[in-house]
Amino acid sequence: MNKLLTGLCIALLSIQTFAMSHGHNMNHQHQSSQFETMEVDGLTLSNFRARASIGQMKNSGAYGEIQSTINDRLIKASSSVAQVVELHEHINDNGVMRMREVEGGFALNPNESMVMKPGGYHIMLIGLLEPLKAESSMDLKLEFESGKTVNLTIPIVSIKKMHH
Ligand SMILES: [Cu+2]
Repeated sequence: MNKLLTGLCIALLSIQTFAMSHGHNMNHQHQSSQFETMEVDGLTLSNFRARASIGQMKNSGAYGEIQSTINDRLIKASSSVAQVVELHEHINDNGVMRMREVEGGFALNPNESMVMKPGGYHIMLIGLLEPLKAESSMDLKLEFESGKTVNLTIPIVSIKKMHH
């Protein structure tokens, strides 16, 4: 009996060691696939990423920051990975957090960067055509009221790494 327990402990220990080294590798890879801040056409785009989808869930979100040198609006987002892409916000509806589409999109002004993050403004990916896998990337097209259009490739990250 004791022998069996010892054997089990060693087996568990080696699984843990494997998980740790695997985790390290993934972190390393994640760093190299981070979104590089981009300046184009008077727009600075930074920290863009999408959340890896969970199981068979058909929805996910994309986030990032946009600084504009002029007053403008982000009016449309689209991607080949989802059937529908909407610009959403979270609202507190009598104590219940809900999200809804923002009519007219997100306002940009030169004085502050517009931040899209989990629990706030976000780009909603609806009807995913295939699962979004962590450590890969997806395309994202942004269209602005001023007529500017930006095509991005953004990293997909696991939900555990979303909040930094
Ligand atoms: Cu949403």
